[in-house]
Amino acid sequence: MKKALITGITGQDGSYLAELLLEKDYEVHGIVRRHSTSCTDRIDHLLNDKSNEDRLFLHYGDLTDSSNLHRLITEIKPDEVYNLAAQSHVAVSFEVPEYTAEATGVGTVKLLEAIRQSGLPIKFYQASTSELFGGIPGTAPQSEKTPFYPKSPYGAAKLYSFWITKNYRESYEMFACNGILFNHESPRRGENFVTRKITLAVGKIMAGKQEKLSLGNLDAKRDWGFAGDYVEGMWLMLQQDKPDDYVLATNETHTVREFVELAFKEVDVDIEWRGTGVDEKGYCKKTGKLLVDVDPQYFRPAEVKLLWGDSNKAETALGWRRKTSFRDLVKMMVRSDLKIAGIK
Ligand code: NDP
Ligand code: GDR
Repeated sequence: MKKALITGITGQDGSYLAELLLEKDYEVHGIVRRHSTSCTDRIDHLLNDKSNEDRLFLHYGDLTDSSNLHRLITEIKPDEVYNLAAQSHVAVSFEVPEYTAEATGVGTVKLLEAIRQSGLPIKFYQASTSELFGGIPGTAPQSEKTPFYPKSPYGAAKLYSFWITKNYRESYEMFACNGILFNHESPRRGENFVTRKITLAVGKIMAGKQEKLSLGNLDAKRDWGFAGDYVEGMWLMLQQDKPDDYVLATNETHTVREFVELAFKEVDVDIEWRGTGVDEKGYCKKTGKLLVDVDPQYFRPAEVKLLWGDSNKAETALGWRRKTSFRDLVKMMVRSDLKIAGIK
């Protein structure tokens, strides 16, 4: 039985990856931070499943605590380590830049050092990101060959993690891979990322629990896929003969505005846009009710305008391809949030 250690197991991707690895008969270990309330909502279904009793284990820890990482690596002796833990919110990284550097950047080298010093033949996956590209005009679609230009403290911290992962691979012949993943979403997406914020609002507005949805930049373009598809790509990277870096993306891009339109369309509401910039507003075409407006508090000090991936390399080398379409992703998220809002 193979053993995997997942940092960030309580997050969106951690939960889908844990599911996948348990299905593949791995013994799965996860690092969790101490919270004043429970933080295991996304994996409670796995923890409550009796068949996982002797193959799913949680350990307290933190990427900023290297002594803890050393102890866990030497005690667990995993075959594979997936480093998914991070302060992962781009806008929040402007508010907590130092902490983001510590957890999202330096945390990676702490984990790599723990692995290196253990002397164990551990395969390592680093959760790298399309935020490394920064959406510089003329560079899309972005592939492994596109130059990096991060535009946030988060992106800069992930840039360090990308290079230190590559550096440990080249310096110490470690099996270390970067998955450069474009945005991936799901009903388990954190509530303050734009897709989930939109689908939650659709559910609450339909249930009469929210008046309208306030957003930032409606023109931002993202390459949005389904998280469940992407964790399969992470696993595939560690099953190859040689370590390498790969982009995972849908090869499509859509604006935030399009996501809003499609999400409301799922509940038979057509949006009519009026005005521009901060004065842009979205109304229900049929009733004229205001449903969406723009609030400058959601603008970022620097914005990545266009992310559009090219996952050709992963498709050819790993045989990976996204399975879920953009439309099906929006539908899946809206349906789940309608249920949460009390509507079937
Ligand atoms: P989430 O924000 O949902 O999950 C982040 C996880 O990291 C949580 O389990 C969180 O724990 C944990 N964490 C945060 N800080 C620390 C720390 N200091 N020590 C230990 N654990 C910590 O992110 P996603 O699941 O969406 O993303 C997974 C990874 O992939 C992240 O590194 C993200 O930056 C990266 N990524 C994500 C993409 C996406 O579109 N989702 C795209 C590209 C990269 P807690 O529950 O305690 O908060
Ligand atoms: P992103 O995701 O920054 O791409 O990072 P997010 O959903 O936060 O933003 C996507 C785009 O939507 C615009 N936007 C808003 N964003 C938020 N959060 N809230 C709003 O109200 C809003 N209105 C418009 C943003 O400006 C942005 O352009 C995600 C994270 O998962 C990272 O960890 C990961 O590395 C990247 O995706 C790839």
